[in-house]
Amino acid sequence: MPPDCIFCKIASGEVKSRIEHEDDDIVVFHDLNPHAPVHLLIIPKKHIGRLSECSEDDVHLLGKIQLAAKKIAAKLNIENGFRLVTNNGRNAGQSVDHIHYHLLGGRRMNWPPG
Ligand code: DGP
Repeated sequence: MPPDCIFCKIASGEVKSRIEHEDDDIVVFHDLNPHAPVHLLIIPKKHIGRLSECSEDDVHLLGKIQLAAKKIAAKLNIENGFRLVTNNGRNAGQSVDHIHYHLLGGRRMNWPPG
């Protein structure tokens, strides 16, 4: 774990966040700067910089993230329209170098994204 990774610190509890769900592998917490009525971040506890750094070893983890998104969308009543997105690299808008999936819902979404 890089010593200055903010999401590793959230995963370990060293930095407080509003946690919606946690298990052995992932943490789901509310984004500090929400862009929708529901804006959560889903992260693996394991430090991985971004999707490009994932390997076959991470297949189960990546599947778990998608299923967690589905379950939490149902729990928070945004099943009628939600978006799950990961920004991979600076050009895509990634600002925190610990893989994370934004789960957004509760408003109408535009396409294509900016
Ligand atoms: P991205 O730009 O895709 O790397 O998204 C990073 C998101 O992380 C951004 O929407 C703001 C959020 N964020 C950054 N630092 C913190 C933090 O300390 N706590 C929480 N809850 N969210 C954070």
